[in-house]
Amino acid sequence: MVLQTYQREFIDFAIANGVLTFGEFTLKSGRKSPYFFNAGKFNSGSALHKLGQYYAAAITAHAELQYDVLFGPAYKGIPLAASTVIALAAQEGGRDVAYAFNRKEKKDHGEGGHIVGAQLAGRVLVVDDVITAGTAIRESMELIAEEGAQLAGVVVAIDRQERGRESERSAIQEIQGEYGVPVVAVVRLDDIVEYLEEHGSGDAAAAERLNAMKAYRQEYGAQY
Ligand code: OMP
Repeated sequence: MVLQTYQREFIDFAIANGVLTFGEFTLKSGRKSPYFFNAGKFNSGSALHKLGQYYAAAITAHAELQYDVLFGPAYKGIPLAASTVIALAAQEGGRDVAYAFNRKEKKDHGEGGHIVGAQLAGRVLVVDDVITAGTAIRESMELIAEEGAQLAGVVVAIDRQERGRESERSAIQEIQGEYGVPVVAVVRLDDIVEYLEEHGSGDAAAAERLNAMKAYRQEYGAQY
């Protein structure tokens, strides 16, 4: 696989913002990972502006994604979906796409309900940060089904390409198989490894980082 320009730029951008970091991290799954992606650190106007453009680029690069409305699951998905619809509208020949998000707590006064923004109807594209085991994303699927809408697909910043606990396939492959919809990522673990390879293993720390990433992929990587 060859890294696309927008993917290379995205990795540069994630590292520069402290979103993609290397070290030792314990994941929700309990696995010890040599890298972590913290989308919450895209926390300024210019960072969100660019982030939306990367999501929009990934969506546009995948013509198989056919959708009517974007959905950003609370909490981290909310600014992601908002910045993505802004970027989609600003693209050349842009499209003004509606978006919605959920409240985690149900409100019983005022407008009520737990969906805010556009109505969740038609084909819904979920915008989220990371998929590892797929637990978080399945909650969104349930919400969409409860609203009587149809899932169009999922777009995430990063696909960690890790196999599930009981399967050789990745969570994304399982979701694609189970729901029959495309799941698109701006970058995948393979892309990050390729990026690190491109940047050379000139110094000992860089070489060690690359080795740790490859060892992790060897241990937890899904079969593609
Ligand atoms: P799953 O629910 O297992 O798919 O994990 C997704 C969630 O894990 C994300 O929504 C984050 O809360 C968290 N996470 C990250 O944010 N970045 C990572 O690099 C890894 C994880 C994780 O814990 O797996």
